[in-house]
Amino acid sequence: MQKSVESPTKMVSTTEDNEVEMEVPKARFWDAMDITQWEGFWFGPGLLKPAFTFRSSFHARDDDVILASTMKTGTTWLKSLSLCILKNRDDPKHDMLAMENPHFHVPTIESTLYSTKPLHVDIYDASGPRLLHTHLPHAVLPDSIKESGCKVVYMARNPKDTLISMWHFFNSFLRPDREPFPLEKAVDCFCSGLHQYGPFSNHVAEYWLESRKRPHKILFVKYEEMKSDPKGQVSRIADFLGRPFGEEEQVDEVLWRCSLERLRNLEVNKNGSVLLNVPNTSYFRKGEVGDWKNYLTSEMEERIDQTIGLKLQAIGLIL
Ligand code: PAP
Repeated sequence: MQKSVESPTKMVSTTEDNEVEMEVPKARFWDAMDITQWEGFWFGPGLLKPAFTFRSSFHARDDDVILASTMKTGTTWLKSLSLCILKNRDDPKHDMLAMENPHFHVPTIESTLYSTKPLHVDIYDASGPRLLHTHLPHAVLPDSIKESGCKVVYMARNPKDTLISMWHFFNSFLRPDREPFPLEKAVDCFCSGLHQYGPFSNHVAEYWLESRKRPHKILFVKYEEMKSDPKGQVSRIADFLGRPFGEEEQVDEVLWRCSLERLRNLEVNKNGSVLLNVPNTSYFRKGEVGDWKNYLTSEMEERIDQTIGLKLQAIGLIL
């Protein structure tokens, strides 16, 4: 792994009142994209500066809701559900998900540089509550998120399914005219943490441990539990966000509106891109638990279990 890490590059980091020049390690991801390391995590091009600004300039309100996740763990689903729970419940005829892709309604803070249309929300305007998302690790979240009463919902997923989802996603988006990146090498990168927002295990572990310490502050949701007990889990999210469902029909309605089948078939998701070069269709694939079994050899499975799996088990987290 170390062979692919290149010499450091210079970056300017902004703090509340000045700019600091710093050196950040860089590497090549899957022979296709430069990534840089900050605070122990890897970031794709253009993400660091917005991340610095977010950390130094975001002032959380007690009624903000921040969704968080590493990549390909069910972000699109969590964004859709949270939107329906918080903003689009009382008037189901006004169907926000049919109008725009979930990533438009709930922008990912550090990716807005790549937005193809003007944002409908000013991330830095604290005059009203905000529903936002970030892929950033817990350690670099702005202090005001940690110290205010705002709530955080984190979505986690089995590492092997996350990797397979990521493999499909990056192959289609970074290497459309090339052979898929060899899966063996993708497993190497994943196990050594060399991928966007990696290491996966550290990302998940930080939020997991924090959610154990402060369960009123961070809700930890597992993709697999969402699949096996959708009603229970969506009600859990709604309760946590202070918007419990009154009737079971409401839960059914939200789950139906956010289902993969429905979202995939909406015109807004069959066309266009909310983020530059990322087609809206690419967010909706199979959405299955255990799809990794169709791709990984037993050696690959073993490697992921022995590195990431054991590390998470050691802190009491089974994914
Ligand atoms: P992101 O990190 O680029 O935002 P994210 O939404 O976290 O992607 O992950 C995409 C995965 O969630 C895909 O999984 P798969 O590759 O294993 O199929 C996608 O199919 C799945 N997904 C998207 N929307 C839904 C949904 N409404 N319900 C269940 N799974 C979904």
